[in-house]
Amino acid sequence: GRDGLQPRFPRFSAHFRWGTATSAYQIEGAVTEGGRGRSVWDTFAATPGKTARGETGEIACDHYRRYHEDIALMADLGVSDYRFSLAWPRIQPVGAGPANPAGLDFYDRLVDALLNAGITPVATLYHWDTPQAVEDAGGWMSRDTAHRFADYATLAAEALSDRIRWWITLNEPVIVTLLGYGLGTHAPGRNLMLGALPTAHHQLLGHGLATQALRAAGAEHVGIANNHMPVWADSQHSEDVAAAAAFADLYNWLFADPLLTGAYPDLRWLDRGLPEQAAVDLPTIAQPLDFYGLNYYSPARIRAAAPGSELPFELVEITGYPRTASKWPVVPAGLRETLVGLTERYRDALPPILITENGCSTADPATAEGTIDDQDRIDFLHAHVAALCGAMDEGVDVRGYFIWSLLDNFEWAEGYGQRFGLVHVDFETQRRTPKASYHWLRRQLAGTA
Ligand code: GBH
Repeated sequence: GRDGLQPRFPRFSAHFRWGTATSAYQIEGAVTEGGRGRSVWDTFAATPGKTARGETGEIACDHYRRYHEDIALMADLGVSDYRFSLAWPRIQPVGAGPANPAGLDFYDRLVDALLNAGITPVATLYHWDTPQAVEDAGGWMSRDTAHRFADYATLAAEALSDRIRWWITLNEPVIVTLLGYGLGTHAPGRNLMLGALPTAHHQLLGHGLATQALRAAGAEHVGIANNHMPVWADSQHSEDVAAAAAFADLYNWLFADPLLTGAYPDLRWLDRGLPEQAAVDLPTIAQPLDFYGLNYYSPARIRAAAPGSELPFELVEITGYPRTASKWPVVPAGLRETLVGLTERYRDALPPILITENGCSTADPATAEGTIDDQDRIDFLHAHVAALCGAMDEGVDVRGYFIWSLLDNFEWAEGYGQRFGLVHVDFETQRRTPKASYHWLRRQLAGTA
């Protein structure tokens, strides 16, 4: 076959962590099983016009029932780690009160099965599925949500930290703020524009309080998963350079500086900003972290907006690169740029990095033999792993790489229209078929390529 022509991984330390990543609402389904409460994503996806074809996570990959099969796929793939998320509304159906035993039971069984398969669980507490009752009380616009989140963190860690040693508080708070509360293209679908800024602060406070709660309940390694985009100015004109800096402050540094430097970036251009009491929370937010999780997909190109616009910047399409099925540009050098940039910005304050998400969606042509030829994913992953090696050669401390995603799954507002999996899922039959990229990765991880 084509094997001899396929790209190969460079050599990595035996301690390097290789994983796949998923999230609860995107794969579990079984939304009313085990006393699970409703989340903002159940509500949003059921609202006409919010997701492609009106699709929801009601069934998704039926992972809630099929987790044994999915763990077997990972064991055969040869990954050391699995990043997944706990559904807050399974553990606290209305986001308050004692833990729901049936909800915890699912994660008990999942974690035991992972450990039996020799796979290290890496649990994210919050991958966007706020209990609807918490949202009804204000959601991340309310400071109280940070305290509720910390209570949930305590319940989760008290039940599971004897077996889960690796914890991630929040997944991509920037996306919750910008898409969930700013633009309304994600749950909870609010359109507050820059009025959404308090949700950044309340999530960061929730992260800090949850980090304290996790440690008090015995968690060993605690981090966060932040999305970063390298930001490219569209020209060297000072207006475009300033606009790019403003975008980077909002997208990257607003969510990283408070954690790693204990200060917010200067957001002077914002007329409605952070809550008054933000400064007093900074020491709580800046809890020491054991690792910094980076989710990387693509860069942003930015130019100055026309005078009088609500925002000082505009996104410009990036041309001259291949594109994924989602139309995002494929820019492996952007991963290296991000890793080197974080290391230079934060120096000794930056803990070791885990790449907690990287991957792409593909068109997945089926071959005559019934296999799925996702060559674009092979090329994407190979190029990004090479870029991360380049960053490590420059001195960046990267300890692991998690591929988004194990399975094709519910891709939020895109519904089932974008396939990010190493494993194809037929959403009619729930049949799993490992793609060419899965077989390729298996050979890389076994070192037998
Ligand atoms: C992650 O978010 C999520 O954590 C995960 O749940 C999700 O399934 C996965 O990625 C795939 O989407 O149009 O070129 O400017 C991704 C966050 C931020 C990535 C915006 C793409 C825009 C690319 N996204 N970014 S572009």
